[in-house]
Amino acid sequence: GYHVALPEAKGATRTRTAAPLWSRHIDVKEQHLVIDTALTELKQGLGKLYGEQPVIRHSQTQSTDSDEQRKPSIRVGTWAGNNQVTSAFTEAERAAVQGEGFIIREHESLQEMVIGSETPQGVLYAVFHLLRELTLKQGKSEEAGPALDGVKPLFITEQPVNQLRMINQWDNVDGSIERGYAGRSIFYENGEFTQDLGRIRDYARLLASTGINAISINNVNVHKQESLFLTERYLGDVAKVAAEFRAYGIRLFLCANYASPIEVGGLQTADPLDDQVREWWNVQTAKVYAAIPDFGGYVIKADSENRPGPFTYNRDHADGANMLAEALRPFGGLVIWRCFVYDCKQDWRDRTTDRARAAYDHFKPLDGRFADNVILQIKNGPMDFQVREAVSPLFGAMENTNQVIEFQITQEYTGQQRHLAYLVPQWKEILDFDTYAKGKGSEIKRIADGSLFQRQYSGFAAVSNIGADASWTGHPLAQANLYGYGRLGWNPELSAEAIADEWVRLTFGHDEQVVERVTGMLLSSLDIYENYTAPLGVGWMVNPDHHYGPNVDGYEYSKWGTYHFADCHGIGVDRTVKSGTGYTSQYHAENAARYESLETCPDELILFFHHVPYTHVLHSGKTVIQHIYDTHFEGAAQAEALLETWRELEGKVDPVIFNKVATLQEEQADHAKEWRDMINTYFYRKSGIQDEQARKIY
Ligand code: GCW
Repeated sequence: GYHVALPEAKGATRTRTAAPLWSRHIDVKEQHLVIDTALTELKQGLGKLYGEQPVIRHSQTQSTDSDEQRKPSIRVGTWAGNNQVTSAFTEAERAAVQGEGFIIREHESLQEMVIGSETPQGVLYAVFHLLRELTLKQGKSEEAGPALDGVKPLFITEQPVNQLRMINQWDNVDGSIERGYAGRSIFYENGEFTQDLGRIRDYARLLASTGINAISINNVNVHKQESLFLTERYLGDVAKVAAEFRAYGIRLFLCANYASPIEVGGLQTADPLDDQVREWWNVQTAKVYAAIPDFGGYVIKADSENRPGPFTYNRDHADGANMLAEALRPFGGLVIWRCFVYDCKQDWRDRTTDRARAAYDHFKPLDGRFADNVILQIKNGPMDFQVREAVSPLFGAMENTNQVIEFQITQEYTGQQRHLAYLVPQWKEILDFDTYAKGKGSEIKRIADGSLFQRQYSGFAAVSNIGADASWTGHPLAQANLYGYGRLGWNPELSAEAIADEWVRLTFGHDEQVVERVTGMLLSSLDIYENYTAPLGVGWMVNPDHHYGPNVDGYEYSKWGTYHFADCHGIGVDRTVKSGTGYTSQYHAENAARYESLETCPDELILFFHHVPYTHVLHSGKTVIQHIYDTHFEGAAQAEALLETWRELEGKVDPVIFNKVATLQEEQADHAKEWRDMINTYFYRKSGIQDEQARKIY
């Protein structure tokens, strides 16, 4: 099989090779579920790296040994649970890491390695980190030759930057997955929870190895049957799944139906200020905690895309969220309340309603009103996970509210795991965006990690891209997105290049040609996809409903509020204050001014913010229409080149994976031509302007 981040030695000879002395024994004192997991992983991982599994020694059987007698060994434990781990570090060293942070130190003699953390979760992350480091180091020492052999003992201190590092499954109990492109659900089939807990455990393992610590296991669109997850009908099953994740330090959440008091409880109303309704949630939540004592809380999609919510009762979202917060508070639970709230029954002729404005307009006025165990979950952009859109102006607008940023790992609008699109560069760009909320240096990553506004809860959430597919993700290279999401959540300073390099080496080994070509493919893929799809930040232009493939006017006259307004004169959405919807004013002054003016608005977002003639000249020196032609010809050619690059790797990667990727890249190359032709032809006919290079436009 193939793995995300689970190191596997390819029978390689290694200069450090020969197992380091410490790798023969693991010494442990504590009995804890997550530490047991860590030990199993360490034992298996070292076994794979060095060909021999270490022996685990519990202190009970070793208690009389002196320090010297114990060596060589690797000691594993928490500060509170293992004094021999604790004493290996100075107080200052230990103080530098908290919670899930950890320290790893290899002794110069290579006789001893120590792994320590405040928590069992930290120990588990340390083990995965160590296995990853050793695997990567193995590759580097192969390259460098024996010179590098074992010279520098390891000393690693890591602290996760984001507190909540969450995955959202959009899985339904019938076994389907909304926006899933990797087969059926691994959680459910035919209205029941799966009996195959093994696959769920593998998933927990995969997620934990990248640093994930929370998961919601059902679709945010909570249908009839899933509304019963909070009840006896399913709670036993939910508890079994929670146990699998618990062993890997991952907290389980459920998406709840806001109208549950009616649909499940038989009440007449779901009004958040109604006493009976509040009591219903209190009682039901207590039942959930009776089954799952460490339950994370509820994820809620309310008043969004026809889902029920507090608006029905003329209450606002703070009323709704705070009611649930009250039910969860006694148990330490959280409400994760989504901000994807907009009018999905718009009229395209109405130019004043702008979907991009919606989240800010709804939530900004509520800043400061949410209970302290409520977290708002905000999509990265104001529209919906397009390949290019502006960042959500809600980041930086709510100083007194906990918030997490929501990304979409599943490639709904970025090729549905049939096209290659490595999303980490996009996420990096968003995280590095300066909101100026507190002056220069107020990047989104500092809002997501809670530091800018000193929030109690904060972090990342993202929609998963996995299913029952043998490679987990449909397109095997789409694994890099899941891996990259986890790694960025842990440390947003990691570069897209470094993450790609890690993933490729851990997955395919250290063959230089493979590493170079596959990382090259990943790193260029998103620009390529952007080139042949909707231009200059305008978005959409996809087939309605399933969102795959080009359809320039697919949403143009629909109710969803996603327009490009192309006519024979020009294209783009005027979101300026001066003459448009006024959306630009939702940003802090520096960004508002930059987007408001055609002179300073960046090219790649010009059609997101402005309606311009086709002859408008971009900063690049090209007209809009020529830019459209050029990028589409170029993008289709680049997609073809991706295929050629992959073909060069035949014989160097596992043949099953080789063939699967080759087939997908062929499809992408073909489909990119369809995109090129649909887009170019449409704009050629609308504008009547010839391509300067007189290429064939259909
Ligand atoms: O983008 C839209 C998707 C819906 C999804 C919704 C959301 C789960 O097309 O499938 O619903 O976003 O994020 O709630």
